[in-house]
Amino acid sequence: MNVRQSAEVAAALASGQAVVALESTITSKMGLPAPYNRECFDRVNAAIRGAGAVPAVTAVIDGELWAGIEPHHEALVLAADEKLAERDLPVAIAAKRTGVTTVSATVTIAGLAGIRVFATGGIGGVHRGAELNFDVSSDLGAMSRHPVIVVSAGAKAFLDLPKTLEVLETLSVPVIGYQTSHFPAFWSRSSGLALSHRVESATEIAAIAQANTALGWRGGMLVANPIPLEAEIPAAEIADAIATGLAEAERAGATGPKATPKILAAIAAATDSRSIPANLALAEANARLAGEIAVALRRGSF
Ligand code: PSU
Ligand code: MN
Repeated sequence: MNVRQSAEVAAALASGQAVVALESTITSKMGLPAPYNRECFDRVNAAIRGAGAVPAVTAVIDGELWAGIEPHHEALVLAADEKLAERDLPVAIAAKRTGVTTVSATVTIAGLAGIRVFATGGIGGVHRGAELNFDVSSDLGAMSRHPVIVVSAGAKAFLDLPKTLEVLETLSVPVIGYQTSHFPAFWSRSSGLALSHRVESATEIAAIAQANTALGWRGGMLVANPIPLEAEIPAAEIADAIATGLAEAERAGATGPKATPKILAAIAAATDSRSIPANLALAEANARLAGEIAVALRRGSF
């Protein structure tokens, strides 16, 4: 499958420059309300450039997969309101639709384009009550099947984080703590859940990715990067907002793909929008780290 690329990303890939993929759901109104979605878009792109890499925003435009949209696509992609997961891609392609990519769609597109590093905010995972509602994000399965390093601030804290880690283990997706021994909880630096692996540098992450490739494994890995200290909302403080957000989404009957956007919006309302600057800061920090990992991979020799 051909993946369209901006002139800049095509040139960067052809010359072996460091490239970092970005998803487009987080920068749509399903991820953040305007004008913060544009602010997020600008900050993550700038952070990747600041680290010496080239950003490649993924999206589907008129049925074509893009890894690295052109500047004239930006307004369309920021305003798009169809959320596309991996399984939606064939439908969107055949019907020539336009939509934004989740983590699962982004690792698929990045994998096809040969981009090995991707920065997001928080991955989707196992929802609370999954033992009854079976809501497990396709992000997890997609990460086990596409050879892309996903840099995130853990999984969104309104999920069931212990079950999310269990499923990642079942799927053999390595979870690497970046300068932390605990799985981060998105708005908070720690969920209290211990991780098996911790590294201190981007170079170590690149070495692990290299070993993953050498082993012949086709899957990716998850890098867990805690939110910067100054932007953190302590877990005890956000817990009430999460409970309110989950109840609100349930009242509104938001299930399936509609659940995550509704819960995020309800949590923003319940925190008086304090969750939003935290979300922007963690996305920016993840983009910077992803840029550093892509540069380290490019440099090689571990
Ligand atoms: N994290 C955010 N904002 C988001 C998402 C994650 O801070 O908008 C999006 C990502 O695109 C992720 C998706 O892949 O939510 C997961 O949705 P679901 O739970 O429906 O699989
Ligand atoms: Mn789901």
